[in-house]
Amino acid sequence: MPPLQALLFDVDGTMADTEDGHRRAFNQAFRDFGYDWLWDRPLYGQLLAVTGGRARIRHYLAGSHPEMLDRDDCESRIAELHGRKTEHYVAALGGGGITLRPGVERLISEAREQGVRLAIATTTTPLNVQALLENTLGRQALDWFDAIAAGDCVEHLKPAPDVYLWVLDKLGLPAAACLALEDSANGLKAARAAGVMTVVTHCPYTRDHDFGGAIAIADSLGDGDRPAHFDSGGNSAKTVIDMDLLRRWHDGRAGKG
Ligand code: XBP
Ligand code: MG
Repeated sequence: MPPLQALLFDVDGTMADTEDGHRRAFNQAFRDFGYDWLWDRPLYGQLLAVTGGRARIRHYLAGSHPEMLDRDDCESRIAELHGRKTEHYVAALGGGGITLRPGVERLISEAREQGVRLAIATTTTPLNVQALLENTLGRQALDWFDAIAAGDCVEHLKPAPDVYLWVLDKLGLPAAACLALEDSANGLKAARAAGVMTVVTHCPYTRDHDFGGAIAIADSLGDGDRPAHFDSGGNSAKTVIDMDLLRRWHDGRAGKG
């Protein structure tokens, strides 16, 4: 097993609890266009099974407003709705409404101090990634990531492995030298299909997902006053997921004292 050389971060649900922000932005866009569609939390939790905002809208229409899919301008209307949604979401990020999850900034700093490379593998759009990093870590943070795979840079979204394979290729690293951080079953499947060892820190929308294949499952990375609570893979001596614990998991030494 080569040493751990890179952390591959998912974004939504992993770096930040963004999905309610996305949900509100979708609803604002629907209102802007005069639709009375409303995605409440239970419905959105179901719709999250479909990755990618445009595909999610299309999936919702197929189930709730199939007549829309028969229109010649359906795809352009979906693209317009998603574009307006992204405007609302980016504006919400600019308003400081969304912060990083516990331990994310700490782990990024640890990795950088130890020379472990960073990458992002997400289904959301590049604009959303840029807005989240700039509004939480500062504009310089975009340069900390050697590869950012976002949105349509690949043909098949999660749970397909494409976005992780794109990142591995950009980094020039084998999957065995990397470790992925994900929040959802789709993200875990994508990373595992690319051969990348994966730690899951679930979010409120994904806590009941099937995380089979993850090397560890917790409710967050944890930090000082907000310890991580482990569903599996935990080490009783640890209350946070740090580089030491990630290396132990990566090298198969976790739980061996
Ligand atoms: C989660 C997704 C995204 C977001 C919405 O991405 O599936 O579609 O829910 O963002 P991640 P867009 O891989 O980071 O968990 O509307 O930009 O798709
Ligand atoms: Mg996610």
